[in-house]
Amino acid sequence: MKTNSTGARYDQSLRRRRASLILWSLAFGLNVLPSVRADLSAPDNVLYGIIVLGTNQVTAGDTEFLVEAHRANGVPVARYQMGDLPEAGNFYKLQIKVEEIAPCRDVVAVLPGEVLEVLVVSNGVAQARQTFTVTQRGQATRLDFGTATTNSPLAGYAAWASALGLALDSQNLDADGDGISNLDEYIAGTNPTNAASRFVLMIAVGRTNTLIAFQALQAEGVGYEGSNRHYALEQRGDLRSGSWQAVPGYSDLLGANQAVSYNVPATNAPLFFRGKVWLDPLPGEQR
Ligand SMILES: [Ca+2]
Repeated sequence: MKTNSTGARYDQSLRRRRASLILWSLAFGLNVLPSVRADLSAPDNVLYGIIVLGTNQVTAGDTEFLVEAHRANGVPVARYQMGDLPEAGNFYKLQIKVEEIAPCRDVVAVLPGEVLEVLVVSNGVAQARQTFTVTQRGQATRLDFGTATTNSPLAGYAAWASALGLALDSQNLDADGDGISNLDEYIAGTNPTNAASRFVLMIAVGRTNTLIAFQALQAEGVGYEGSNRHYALEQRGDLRSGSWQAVPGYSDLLGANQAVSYNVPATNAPLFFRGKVWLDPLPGEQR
């Protein structure tokens, strides 16, 4: 095998039923980049959503609107004024402090299982109300008031973005400028705020064989509820003709935080490889 060429480029596509981030990587040369998992640390409950009163959606500009979470006894534990957080856009976003052992040390902290009343208030008058049962620490929950009249982001993406401090509708942005959209980083389980964290094939060329490897990450944490991450490794001998074929045994691998590797015996024939990653189902996808 030759060793004088290396490269990687990305071909990303989001389909209605299945989204996949496709990474191409030439099987020549050495390409070793670490794949780092997004480390989510959000100890509080995050409650977020849109507010639609009648047919009117409350936006970030409607700063007279407050969203408050109250205990059953009326004591407020969290409050959000529309427009407070630029990254929340037209969503409200409540940060609810959660403790695990009764009695709470913090007067505004609540316990998992506690039922809160969430109110939309304008000019001192409650316009809408719902209840919310406090979940385990670190969870983000979407609770809409009314139904969206415009396209809203995928629920799973929005929860993930919220936990990372990104705007809830930021899926088409690229926060770390690494050429991979935030949505594709969500699908791949990489960190959208770290340009070094990307889905890559690691290719090591040896004298007798070439090793192709990648990390298959489990879909876990905020925003991935009920979903699994899948991977595939595909190959072809010529980029101008023929088609991509799954490497036998590598057409659908369930991500479980394992290292996946494939050993290619050295030959004179060029081979190209690409990796795919997708979530199934895509949390929050309309079906
Ligand atoms: Ca990115």
